[in-house]
Amino acid sequence: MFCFQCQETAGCTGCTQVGVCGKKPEVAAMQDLLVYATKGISAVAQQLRKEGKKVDRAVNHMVTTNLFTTITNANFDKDVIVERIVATLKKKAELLAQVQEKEGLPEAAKWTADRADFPQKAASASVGVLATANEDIRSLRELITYGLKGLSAYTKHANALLQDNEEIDAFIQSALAKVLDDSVGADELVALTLETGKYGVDGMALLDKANTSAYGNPEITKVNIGVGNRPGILVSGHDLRDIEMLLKQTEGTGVDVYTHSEMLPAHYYPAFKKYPHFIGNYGNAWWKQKEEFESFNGPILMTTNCIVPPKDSYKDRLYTTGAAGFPGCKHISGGVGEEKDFSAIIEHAKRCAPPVELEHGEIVGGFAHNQVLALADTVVSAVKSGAIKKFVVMAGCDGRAKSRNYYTDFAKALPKDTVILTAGCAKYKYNKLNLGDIGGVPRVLDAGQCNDSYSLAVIALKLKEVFGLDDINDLPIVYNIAWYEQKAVIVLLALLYLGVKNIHLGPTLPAFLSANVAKVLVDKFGIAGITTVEEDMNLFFGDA
Ligand code: SF4
Ligand code: SF3
Repeated sequence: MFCFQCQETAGCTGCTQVGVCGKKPEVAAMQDLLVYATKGISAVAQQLRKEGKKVDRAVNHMVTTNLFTTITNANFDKDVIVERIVATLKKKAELLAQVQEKEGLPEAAKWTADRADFPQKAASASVGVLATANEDIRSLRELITYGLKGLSAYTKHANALLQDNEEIDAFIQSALAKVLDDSVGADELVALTLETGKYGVDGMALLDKANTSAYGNPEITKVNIGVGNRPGILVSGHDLRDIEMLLKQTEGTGVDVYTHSEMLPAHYYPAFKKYPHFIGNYGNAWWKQKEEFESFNGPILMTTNCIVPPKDSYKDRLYTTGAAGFPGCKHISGGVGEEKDFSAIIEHAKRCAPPVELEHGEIVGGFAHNQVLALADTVVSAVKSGAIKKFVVMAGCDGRAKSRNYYTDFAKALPKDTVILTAGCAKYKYNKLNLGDIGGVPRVLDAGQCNDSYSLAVIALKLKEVFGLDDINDLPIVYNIAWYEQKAVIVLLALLYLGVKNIHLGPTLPAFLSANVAKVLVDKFGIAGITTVEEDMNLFFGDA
């Protein structure tokens, strides 16, 4: 196996024996083959579009779900991945039969095989990251592919709320076809990287529209981090449609519902506040789940990444749904527009003890674009009076590396006249520090999930307008982003597309950036890593 798609990749170069995430080589092989098959069907779909034929929605959803399935910590179930390859090949054959001009199609578009031959194909030279020999081309192709994986995840969540954008799907498929195409050189791939960022903005906007039109605009909310005295179900991941269905189905059952990690922002939506059994947020970011899932006592529903391979002590309580999966854990099925049946997990919860309290008190969030813009007058006058000197965007992912304590120390060391803008699970490094407020504006403004980084961009663009600036980089905003998996890649590409410069990315730069590609990002966009808290404080605020 060779995988270097996430920040925790072995030795900061690549996982070759087994994933640091727990992904086994045979799962990695099938994920690589699924990506290959998905590029193949995308090339066919792309050709059909060129020939003026319509590609149906089921194909779009298949492509995005396939890519989502291969995101770090989403799906460890080899059998499920094999079935997705089989289904993709079947669909591809149907599409291929409609193509008139097959001549120029890549090998992946024409490949077909029985499942018995999958391991051999996966091990062949044409499949996987190392199929591209040139280091720089490989780096750009992977950077784009990982961005597309993140974009696919966000698109799938929007699809679950019956929102589709054919342009985004057509782009994903054309980009997947291009990263297979040897005639597409480095310059074109650099341009495609930025174009991926453009569609990243569109994808996050689509999801924002889907979420807010279904559930209202997030609003300032105090979220309980303690527990109740009834059994509960803990919901993790990013899919709001899933938690909506579960909240409805648990009503009046005596079972409470709690959020975990990236599901925390569900509390900020007006539509979910009407459920008295929606108790609060339990635990911290994804990587602490081994301890926290054990003490939760009740069943856990993983709607997306990030799954840590479970301990035997609670494995029978771990359920998956959507693109998430783990061998031996029960999967709750249900497609777009279907009502999922959560009765098994609800019945399971009834047999469990209530959660053990880990913490108590409250955290505050709900500062997505609509809420912040409602506070615009207060914020703008605080900036004008000098009460707020700078905003620090610290969005992104959390992770288990000790080096990530940097972000806690960095938040603590920030000058008192700074405000953190955050989104994603990175916030768990500092959202319980009680950093206080500035004239009523909390010093940590949590917009929501990683996809709600879109809100941070909307806020920045609004501030640019209010202050009459020509360039987004003239705002008093610095960017110190933490990344882990591929959703952070699409967020980064979206920010680059919007023209944001001098983003600091940590705790380490991606292993998939070759020296030359990293140099392009440094030269064109001023991307940099992090150093020590002291040095970075000096860099960001030294002249303040
Ligand atoms: Fe390694 Fe990350 Fe790939 Fe898992 S997802 S195998 S940790 S690079
Ligand atoms: Fe976290 Fe996995 Fe990325 Fe949505 S839950 S931010 S790491």
